[in-house]
Amino acid sequence: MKLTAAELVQVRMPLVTPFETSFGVQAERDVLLVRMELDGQPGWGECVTLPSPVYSPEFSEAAATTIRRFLVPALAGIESLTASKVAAVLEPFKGHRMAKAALELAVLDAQLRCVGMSLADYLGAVHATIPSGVSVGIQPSVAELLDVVAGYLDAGYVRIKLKIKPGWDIEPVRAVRERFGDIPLQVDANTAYRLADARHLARLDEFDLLLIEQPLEEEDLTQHAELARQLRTPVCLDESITSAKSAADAIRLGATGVVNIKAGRVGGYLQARQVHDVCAASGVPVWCGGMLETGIGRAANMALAALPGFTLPGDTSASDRFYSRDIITEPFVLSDGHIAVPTGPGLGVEVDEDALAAVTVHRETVPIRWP
Ligand code: OSB
Ligand code: MG
Repeated sequence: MKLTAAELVQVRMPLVTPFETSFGVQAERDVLLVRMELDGQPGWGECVTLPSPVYSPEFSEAAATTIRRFLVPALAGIESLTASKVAAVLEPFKGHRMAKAALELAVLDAQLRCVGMSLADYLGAVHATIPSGVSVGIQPSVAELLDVVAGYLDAGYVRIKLKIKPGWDIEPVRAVRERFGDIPLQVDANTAYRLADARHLARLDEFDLLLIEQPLEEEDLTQHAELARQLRTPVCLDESITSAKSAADAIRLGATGVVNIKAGRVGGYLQARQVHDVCAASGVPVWCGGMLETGIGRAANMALAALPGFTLPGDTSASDRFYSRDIITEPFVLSDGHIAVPTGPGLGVEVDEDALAAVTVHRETVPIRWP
């Protein structure tokens, strides 16, 4: 198959409630989508970059430029393009994993639609439904946090993740434990601490958390290993894991006992599956992270999360956790705390063109060759 068309679609979706992390507050989600045609068959991908480089070095404007100038022209030069070739073709361009992942996903979607196979089957999914966790942002007060968590538990979410930062850690965790008892509970620091905070973080040990996610900076593998030795709470890496190779290194060093897998962060769903395989071979449990995806990225995450090594609930919430109107025709819904993995060809979801148009800020055709 050959790449015959490419488009970039920038959307701005209001969030049902602002989402605050240690790196800032978001009230809306700007998302970069890609639509590509292989021999005329369309496929969609989602680029999970944020508008600024506060979670990872990538950001959406840079991703759009990279896709336009380098990545699409490189893919357009391939006579027989399949998803399994995308990473190798794009390898000469350093980094930009989220941009690459978006293109690989669009190719996967188009290619699998052509042969009538679901992404879940292609990746090797073994579950038809997956348990759904929810990531809870930093709240203005502990009282409001308890209300928000109560709402998610009522909705059926089977695991709660609290965003933490210095000044919002021990007390909110204690309050949630006291109020809701023995629920599956974990925290995510998004790099907000330093190794010198080890004794403070050890105060979380008494709350029997499933894990503490990315307490230290992305590059601090050795320091995460040292921190892990000082905590009873398992350390889980997110930002630090950028490939199957870095996952293997982190595991060998003792820097991570659990891994959050986000396909965008590691360069695509095929590399994400390799991260899963590396972790499974070492007996390290994994779970599927999220980046406030629209239904496009969410559909792909559901397929990934259905692989056998995903033994912990992920940040794989229903569409309405973030959006009152998703851009796919059948948004993801929670049923008894679980979400059904799409079974149709490719992503198995259809873009609702009216809903998409309502949130589109900019839509452009990407020339197949850079002039
Ligand atoms: O660290 O997991 C994270 C959102 C944006 C950037 C980083 C993270 C997150 C989340 C959201 O926690 C999880 C979700 O999409 O449900
Ligand atoms: Mg995280």
